[in-house]
Amino acid sequence: MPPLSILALHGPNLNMLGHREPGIYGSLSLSEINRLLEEEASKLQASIISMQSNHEGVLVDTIHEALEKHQGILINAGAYTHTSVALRDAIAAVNLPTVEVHLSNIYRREEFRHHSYISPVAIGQISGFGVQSYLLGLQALVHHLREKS
Ligand code: CA2
Repeated sequence: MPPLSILALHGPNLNMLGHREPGIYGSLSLSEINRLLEEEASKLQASIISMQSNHEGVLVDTIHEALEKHQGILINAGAYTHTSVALRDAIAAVNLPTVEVHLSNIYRREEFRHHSYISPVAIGQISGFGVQSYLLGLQALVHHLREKS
């Protein structure tokens, strides 16, 4: 099997996970989520590198750099999901298969969260299953990449 490397990208405020608002986002910290992603990736015989930033431009740069290093992107763009044409354009520019994930069900929340700029450039979206959204998203992304090759 050819080696598969995935970039997991976490957007603004997700570094606060486990410390605030456990009712909405669960009690796991971002490092615990990253550890679970690594375990899942290893079961899928893939590798995963995780990165979090609160800065839109840093996320854009990281997406550009992914082109040289990774075969797919798993992204929770946080609030930038609903605002960032720049992130959407970056994903479209690199054209790497991307899965969008959300811990909460964005469609059960405020109306401003119902629109995603990322969805039209993603191969799919998983929303509302807490940390399972990330793990399911990773499984879907790896299966998609393996089917392609
Ligand atoms: O449900 C998700 O994963 C979101 O992407 C989380 C974003 C929110 O803006 C999206 O609409 C849905 C917010 C992340 C904020 O994370 C926090 C974690 C702990 C405490 C406070 C914020």
